[in-house]
Amino acid sequence: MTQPGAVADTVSPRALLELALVAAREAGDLLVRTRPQGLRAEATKTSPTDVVTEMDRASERLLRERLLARRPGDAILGEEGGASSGSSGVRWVIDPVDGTVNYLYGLPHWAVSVAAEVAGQVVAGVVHAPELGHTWTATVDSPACRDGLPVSVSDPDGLAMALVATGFGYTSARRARQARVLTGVLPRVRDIRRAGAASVDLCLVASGAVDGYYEQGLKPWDLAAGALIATRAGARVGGLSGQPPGERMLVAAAPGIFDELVGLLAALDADDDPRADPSTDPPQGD
Ligand code: LIP
Repeated sequence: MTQPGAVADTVSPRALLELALVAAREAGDLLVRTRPQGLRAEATKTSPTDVVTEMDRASERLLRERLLARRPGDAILGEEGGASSGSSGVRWVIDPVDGTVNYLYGLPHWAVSVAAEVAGQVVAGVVHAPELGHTWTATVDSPACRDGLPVSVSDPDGLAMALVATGFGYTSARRARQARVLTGVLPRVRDIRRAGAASVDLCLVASGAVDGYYEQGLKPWDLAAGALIATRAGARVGGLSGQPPGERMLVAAAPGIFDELVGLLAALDADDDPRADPSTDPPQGD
């Protein structure tokens, strides 16, 4: 975390974005170019299916090295390496591989997500998805872009005509609850997409490729960059009951359907999820 009282230096969001882009692209290149044959999970986290690979760790090491080489006083919060403190008032929030299961299986829907916070506010974000061939960017004072060209959200004709993305957690207890919520959502929308990387799903909202997205259980590194990009593209982003987006719930949608989607999710108690305890999961495997 950033040391209390640290005053952010006068770095511009644009300068932070440029550094985030260089680091994210280099990490993406490492992930594509040096992926070993027969890549396997090296460790698990909240459940046997919540995996970490050597490449997640290698990507985060590279991101940390590149960011701190240029800005040694910054704090960093990373999915694999946790929190390191800083004195500059700038904190990087990084997901070295968002969509790890997709990366492990060789599916293209994954990204390197890098966000820069100044005094606790995300001011620059990059979601670099090399195998999708796209990089989304935004700063707090510039338009959201995909590959350097401005993007904006869709304008669906109501929730019933909306294509909505979502995702699911890694523990059986949480997945059972999320499945029940899904049975309430599916009949009320055009269709559902579950592609497996929150940061990319948020960027698909920004690009109008889906009309909305919701998910419970996201961590700061899953959503930091993508939420800024979606917001700068014209999406409304929040939780339920006026809450900010976070682990309890994130909803990102075109303005025309945001309230309707939030209302439906609230009626389904979609953010009411007892902290799922992996120890209650049935034994994995046979
Ligand atoms: C993933 C999220 C995705 C969610 C997956 C997983 P990870 O993050 O980006 O939205 O549905 O279950 O949590 O674990 O690949 O970094």
